[in-house]
Amino acid sequence: MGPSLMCSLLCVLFSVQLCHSAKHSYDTDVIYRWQFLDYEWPDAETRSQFVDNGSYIQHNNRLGNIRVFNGSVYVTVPRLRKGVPSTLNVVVKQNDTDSPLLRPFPNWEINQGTSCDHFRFVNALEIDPNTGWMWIVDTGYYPDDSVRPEGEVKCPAKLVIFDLNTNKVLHEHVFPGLVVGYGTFYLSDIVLDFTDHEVTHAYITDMYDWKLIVYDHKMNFSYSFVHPSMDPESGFSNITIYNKTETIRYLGIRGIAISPDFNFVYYTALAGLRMFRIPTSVLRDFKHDSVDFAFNTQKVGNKRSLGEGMYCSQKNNLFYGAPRAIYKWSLADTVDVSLPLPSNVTYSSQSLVVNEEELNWIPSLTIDVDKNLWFTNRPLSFVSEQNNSQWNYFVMRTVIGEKGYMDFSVESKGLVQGAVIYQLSVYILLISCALGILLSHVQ
Ligand SMILES: *[C@@H]1O[C@H](CO)[C@@H](O)[C@H](O)[C@H]1NC(C)=O
Ligand SMILES: *[C@@H]1O[C@H](CO)[C@@H](O)[C@H](O)[C@H]1NC(C)=O
Ligand SMILES: *[C@@H]1O[C@H](CO)[C@@H](O)[C@H](O)[C@H]1NC(C)=O
Ligand SMILES: *[C@@H]1O[C@H](CO)[C@@H](O)[C@H](O)[C@H]1NC(C)=O
Ligand SMILES: *[C@@H]1O[C@H](CO)[C@@H](O)[C@H](O)[C@H]1NC(C)=O
Ligand SMILES: *[C@@H]1O[C@H](CO)[C@@H](O)[C@H](O)[C@H]1NC(C)=O
Ligand SMILES: *[C@@H]1O[C@H](CO)[C@@H](O)[C@H](O)[C@H]1NC(C)=O
Ligand SMILES: CC(=O)N[C@H]1CO[C@H](CO)[C@@H](O)[C@@H]1O
Repeated sequence: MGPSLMCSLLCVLFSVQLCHSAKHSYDTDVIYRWQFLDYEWPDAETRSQFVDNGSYIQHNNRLGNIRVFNGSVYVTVPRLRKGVPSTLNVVVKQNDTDSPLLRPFPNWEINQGTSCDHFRFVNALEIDPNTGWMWIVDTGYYPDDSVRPEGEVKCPAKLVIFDLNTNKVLHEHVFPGLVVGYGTFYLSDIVLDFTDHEVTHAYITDMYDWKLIVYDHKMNFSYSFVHPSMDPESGFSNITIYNKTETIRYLGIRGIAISPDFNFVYYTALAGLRMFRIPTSVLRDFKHDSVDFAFNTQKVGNKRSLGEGMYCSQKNNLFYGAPRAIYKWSLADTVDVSLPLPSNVTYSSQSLVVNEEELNWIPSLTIDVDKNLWFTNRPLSFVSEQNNSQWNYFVMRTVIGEKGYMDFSVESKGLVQGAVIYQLSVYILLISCALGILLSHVQ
């Protein structure tokens, strides 16, 4: 009697614990929200001059990609239209408002100048949490030269590695015209590839030119791949959210992520649902050509919906944005077909992670060292001036309890061991209970 009662109690406790660890309750918070984006100007006079001469057109400024490092939130404002005073920014923490100002990063000058050395059109950025190096991709485009008579409209695209510890540029790579063409191109996102915890390569998507660009850091050398899997999928010409329609027919490869073992790069076109993967062994060697690429790329499956941002966690979960939602795709349950022929792989589980009231279109996602998923959230198309009665732009955060793909920090051993010991003792108690019941029945 005695032991079995205790056992029932323990079993109940144990199953409660099991349920608890299996259930994912994702708490999502609005960290910042804006009607329109504004900047930390040197003074009010400068701001009004920028407004007067068309260098600051407020409703042409909209949120792009996001990265979080050391408590700071970095966001891009891609210069798709004129009137964007600064394309790379850090959000200035202010405790009296949830619509803080954007501070041009690392300064006004580099975001304002007209020459090719300045930041002209930045959307893709990544921060290596292990070193504090920021990888900044500048498309080089400038929307209107009539505003800047002597300024060049088109500059070559470049990659700038900036050390956040010292606030210094460490390295700069200018992409040759054959790798990133002049004209119709838009470098949208970037992931970093590591060997022995050191960045060896960066992979960048070109949404307009439908290309995957590879930067080899050791060689200071870049090259690119093209393949029909990077093209927009036919049948996806328009997208409508909240009665706003955007033509997406020409938008190819956009979302990119890398598995935490750095064996595969995942990518998807904005216009389309198909997800593909390519082994990094193909990308890492410039001697491989588009034929090798075609031979090794595999279709992974279809996403639940169209979207832009993607980011992979240490637990091999791919988080991706969709209209009014964020999904998680578990890449761990692979059905790999290890044939030399291109074949399709299937990952089964895709689940909804966030579908809060505020969600609209998710341009970018990232994971910080505290295991939170951060993302930008905005209307699909540009918001007109008249509509200043609502919140348009958001920075949001969800607790996911998973580290990002390149976070190599070691977990606190004590905690982990503590949890293991706790689990073990529960098991031992259960086993002794079972034995107890068995023995009492035998008697
Ligand atoms: C607009 O005014 C600002 C502040 O005086 C100045 O820095 C900027 O160059 C001006 N832009 C143009 C296009 O004249
Ligand atoms: C922000 O909070 C700090 C500490 O609570 C306080 O000292 C400071 O005055 C606040 N700043 C503003 C602008 O409210
Ligand atoms: C991290 O943040 C702290 C506190 O704000 C600051 O003192 C330090 O310089 C920052 N480190 C880097 C690498 O940005
Ligand atoms: C890297 O390559 C760029 C050309 O893209 C060149 O301008 C630069 O000097 C190179 N840097 C080093 C350190 O070799
Ligand atoms: C897409 O949008 C354009 C312009 O709004 C419209 O002309 C076209 O008919 C739409 N196409 C489809 C397939 O809905
Ligand atoms: C979309 O438009 C329809 C008809 O014009 C309207 O009834 C509906 O409320 C609109 N929905 C939103 C979310 O604005
Ligand atoms: C793989 O996916 C492609 C594109 O959807 C499809 O055409 C092809 O039939 C699939 N192959 C296999 C073996 O399922
Ligand atoms: C010009 C524009 O986008 N107007 C919209 C402003 O917001 C209201 C209500 O959300 C819409 O009805 C308008 O179409």
